[in-house]
Order: sequence, then C-alpha cells, then structure tokens
Amino acid sequence: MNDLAPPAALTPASFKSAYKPIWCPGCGDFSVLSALTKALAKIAVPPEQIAVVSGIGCSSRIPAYTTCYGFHGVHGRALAAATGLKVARPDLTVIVTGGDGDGYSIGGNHFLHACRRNVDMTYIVMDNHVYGMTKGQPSPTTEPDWDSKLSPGGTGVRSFHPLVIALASGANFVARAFAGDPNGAADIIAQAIRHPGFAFIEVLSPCITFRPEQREWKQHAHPAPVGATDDPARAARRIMTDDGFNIGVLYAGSRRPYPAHVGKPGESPANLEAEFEL
Ligand SMILES: Cc1ncc(C[n+]2csc(CCOP(=O)(O)OP(=O)(O)O)c2C)c(N)n1
Ligand code: SF4
Repeated sequence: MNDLAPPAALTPASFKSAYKPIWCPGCGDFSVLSALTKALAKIAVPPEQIAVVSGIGCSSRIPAYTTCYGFHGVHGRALAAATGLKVARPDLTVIVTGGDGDGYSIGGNHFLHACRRNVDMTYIVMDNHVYGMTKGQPSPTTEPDWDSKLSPGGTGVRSFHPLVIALASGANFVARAFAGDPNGAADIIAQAIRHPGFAFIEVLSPCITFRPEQREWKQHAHPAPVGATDDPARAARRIMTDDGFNIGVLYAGSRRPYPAHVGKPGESPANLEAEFEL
C-alpha cells in the first residue's frame, strides 16, 4: 500500500512564506499581499508552478513574502525579466508586482511594451502616488499640487493615467482594485490570472507614512457602476471620465497572447537556442 499523504488543499497560508513583512504598520501593501495569497488559493495552482517577479520599492518586496518562486530584480525591469521567464517557461503562472515609481517612471517604457506584446502574465501595481522606499519623492501618479518637503508647492506636472495608458497600449485586461478591500482585490487578481494575455491591475494602496491623507481613500472607493466591457473605446471613455475610485474589472479583451508559436508541446529553450547557433 502506498502511504504517501494526498496533497494538502491549498489555502492562503500555503502561499505565505515565513518572512515577516517589514512594511510600516498600516501600509496598504499588507492587504495586497493578503489579497494575492487569497487569489492564489482560489486559482489552486501550487506555489512551485508560480513565479512572482518584482523590481525595487516597498511594494516590490512581495516575492519574498510568498512561497512561490521569486525574483527581486533591479529597479524598473520586472516586466522585462518576467517576459523572458514566461516565454521560456510558458507552463509557469507569472505574476509581476511593484509600485508606481518602479512601473511608471524607470520602468515606464517596459510597461508600454508589455501591454503591447500581450504575453500571458498578471501585473499588479500598488499605486500610492509616491516613492515610499526612498522617502517620499513624487511619482508619475502624484497629483501636480501635492505639496511636500521634497516638492514644495507641488510639481505642477500632470499625472500619468496608468489604466488608460495600459488600454491604449494593448493590455488585454484592465482593472482597478483597492487595498482596503482585500477580498474584492483577491477576486480581481484571480480573474486577472485566469484571463489570457497581459492583465493589468492598478491597486490603490495607501502609503500611510508619506501620504497619510490616503487613509481617506476608504471613503472614496466604490464598485464601478457597470461591469467590464470588451470594447476598448467604451472602456477608455469610462476610465477617462470616472472619479478615479471605480473599483472592479473595467476592460476584458480577447487579443491572442504572444507568442503563439513558442510553448507549443515539444518546444524548448534548447531548441530556440539551437536556431541562433552559428
Ligand atoms: C536604478 C535605480 N534608481 C533609483 C533607485 C532608488 N529607488 C529605489 S525604490 C525607488 C522608488 C520606489 O517607488 P515605488 O515603485 O512607487 O514603490 P514604493 O516604495 O512606493 O512601494 C527608487 C527611486 C534604485 N534602487 N535603482
Ligand atoms: S514607506 Fe509607505 S509604501 Fe513604504 S512600507 Fe511605509 S507605508 Fe508602505
């Protein structure tokens, strides 16, 4: 008789590592980690079949706090690393996590092209409209009139609109979530992982240390009044004209993920390498 125990059912705890997060008490990223582990339990893919890739920033610490394979890379390059990983190992579920500084400043160009390429992965950005890790510099999503020690009188620079830029660049799934609702965020993350192609989730995740006023987001966040559309023009109009706090899946498209030819049964990185040998 085989005395091997059947595999244990996956729960959120199955995806939490033994490392204790070092975020400031009350940081929104705690809830995003909780939402992510709930979502992974929902999709029921074991940790060894998942890779979590990040750049640099408070939010980019997430891979270490999971039991999945992790890659904590260099600032702004998470999507490039994740794209290579997914193309070489299409069998893995690839999730990218990071902040607005990492993803929209130094990594901004990679963001555009990751949307455009539409490789099957999920990108979760914890947007707190500030560089938390380096002590409060304005980021691309900072409001132009945010007055702080490091930006007296505000930057005066127009904010970047990640959702509409993702849509215009070709992302196949676009959603907004709120860290203050980890169950709702978990549902959205699970839907994003299941959706083929590049799925982008902008999570409003307060930095209570450098943007304590973001505690008020709890009063503003509300479910989007209508469900997701598959019409990019309609989605763009809704996203451009909403109040910035519509929570839910806003666009779900049907573009074919890249690359269609790699990852067919029998295809391997060794075969690809052979093609380039002189
Ligand atoms: C090449 C490079 N430039 C700058 C930095 C400094 N740096 C580290 S994290 C960071 C910004 C992080 O902001 P964000 O991605 O919004 O993450 P948060 O800390 O707010 O979660 C910067 C500028 C770096 N590590 N590497
Ligand atoms: S500085 Fe801000 S983003 Fe970083 S851990 Fe603290 S509250 Fe979170």
